[in-house]
Amino acid sequence: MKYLATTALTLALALPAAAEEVTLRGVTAFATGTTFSRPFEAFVERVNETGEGVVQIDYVGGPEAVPTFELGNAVSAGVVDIANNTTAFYTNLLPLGDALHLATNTIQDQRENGCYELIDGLHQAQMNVKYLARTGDNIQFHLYTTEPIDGPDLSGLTLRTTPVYRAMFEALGATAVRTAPGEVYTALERGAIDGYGWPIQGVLDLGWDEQTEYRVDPGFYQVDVNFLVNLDTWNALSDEAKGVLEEAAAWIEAKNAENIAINEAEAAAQEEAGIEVIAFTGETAEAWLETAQSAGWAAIEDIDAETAAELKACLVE
Ligand code: 173
Repeated sequence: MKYLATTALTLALALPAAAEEVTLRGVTAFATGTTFSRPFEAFVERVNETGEGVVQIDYVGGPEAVPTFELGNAVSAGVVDIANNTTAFYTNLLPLGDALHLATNTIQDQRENGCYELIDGLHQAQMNVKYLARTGDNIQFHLYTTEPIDGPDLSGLTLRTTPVYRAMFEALGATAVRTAPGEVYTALERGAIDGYGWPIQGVLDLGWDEQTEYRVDPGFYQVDVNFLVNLDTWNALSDEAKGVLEEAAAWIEAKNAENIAINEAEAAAQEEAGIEVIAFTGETAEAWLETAQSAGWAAIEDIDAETAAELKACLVE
């Protein structure tokens, strides 16, 4: 009897356990169905097709499930397994993350030049998450206003920001107020703000065009919307499941190239919606962009000069 039991146990240990399908809980920091949730939604769909029997994602929802600025904590703690989030919404956990939107190259370049490993390492060490993918390449940020401005002097204006724009807008004299995207419409409607920072894409998603008169050109920086996987969840996945997620990550990152055409369509839709362009040119445009870069990097250097230099070397090529 004892012999039999031991044999059965040995056999059970020797046979690889039939890997069970794992389901990950996924949440987005942006409203579901809107511009910056869409790539994540396409990724979820792909994983649920290619990962059948291996790994699936249960797409729980957006800010109604986890408030925008809480999502970083939730994926860090494992309350959420995979999050679609931008560094500006989790600066509390990864202050250096603000460097990501200062990139002038693509995620494909960053995977090649070692920057991806550096950024993934920072996410793992400081936030307990795997940095799985970056979307948003080729999309710039702009200032949108309710009143005309005639130059880069923003003094007297109260602007809705996130950490993306704060250093720049404050350097130009504005008063910055941080809000989640979900509060922008009401802030405009109440006249609590004179404008806001936002990318070229997505202004019409939540009806902000109704409250927006002007877009200031040129745009600056580059959007980063990242897929983060809780590190304990990631480490417990089979190699096959990791492979499914990494393949879908590379697939969605390749689609970042489509943003160039989408930007044009969005600019046309804004024009159609009555948003006028205030276009800085020549020295004014240069000063605008120079302040964006210098104020942005100064904020990163203040946090950790050594890592800032490493990041700059591989993000700005
Ligand atoms: O303006 C924002 O809320 C913001 O920082 C952002 C970042 C990436 C995509 C869209 C918005």
